[in-house]
Amino acid sequence: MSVTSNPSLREQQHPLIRQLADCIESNWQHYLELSPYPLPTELGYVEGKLEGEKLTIENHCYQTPQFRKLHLELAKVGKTLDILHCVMFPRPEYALPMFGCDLVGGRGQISAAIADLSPLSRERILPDSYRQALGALPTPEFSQQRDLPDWGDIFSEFCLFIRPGSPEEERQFLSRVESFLQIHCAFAVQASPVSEEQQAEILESQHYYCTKQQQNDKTRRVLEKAFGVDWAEHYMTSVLFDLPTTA
Ligand code: 18B
Repeated sequence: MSVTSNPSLREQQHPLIRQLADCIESNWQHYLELSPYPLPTELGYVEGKLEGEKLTIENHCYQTPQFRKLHLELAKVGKTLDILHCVMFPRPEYALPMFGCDLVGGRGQISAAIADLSPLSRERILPDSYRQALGALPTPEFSQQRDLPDWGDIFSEFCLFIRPGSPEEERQFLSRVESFLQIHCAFAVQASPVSEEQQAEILESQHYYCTKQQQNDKTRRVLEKAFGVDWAEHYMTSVLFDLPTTA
């Protein structure tokens, strides 16, 4: 299946968001066998109002043999807020980490750039293969590191959470996220299914990851203000961070 995106929203967004969205999709297309993911049609493209400004959300969703859901979401609030959200949810049959990334910016400046390959094991450590590959990457210095919130214990030691200070730092962020994606996709396509016991542990770890992400009040507040409390709760638990049901 080939990925054809409606470029309308992307073209209006911060260049780093546009570049990262293109980068994510081209890596998915290059490495993985994509098929459609059935998202309820009313949630593919959503519009609301936030403090008088229009909030637009555009979702791109796929599945593959190794991933139960690949989700790329672009959102825009008037001229004030641009958001990219991406999560790759592995199928519980595979001992793979969770790739996640969030870019939030407005008025020409990205304020939060987050990317991680988060462990899905009881000990909350990444497989050795990932630690070696990620540890071998060049480690750029970013001038403005940001602190993770309390619920951020789901992230790995490789988690990047910065405010890019220059176009050069934006390029370095993009390049590191692309390396995360390449490493992840290359390991994923070679992965073999694990034992039922291990699947139960992976399932439990995905629950833990999603439950923590649902505690992100900054995301919730944006959605609540535009669409109301109930819609935000439904969206956070069924589209952004839905729990897998069966292994
Ligand atoms: N997120 N983000 O995805 N979030 O979804 N995001 C913010 O400058 C949205 C993920 C993460 O400091 C901010 O402070 C909306 C994934 C972390 O307390 C805003 C959507 C990850 C923080 C939004 C969305 C992730 C954060 C504040 C749906 C990581 C810092 C920006 C489209 C893998 C939280 C700022 C804190 C921040 C909004 C992380 C406005 C609406 C997958 C750690």
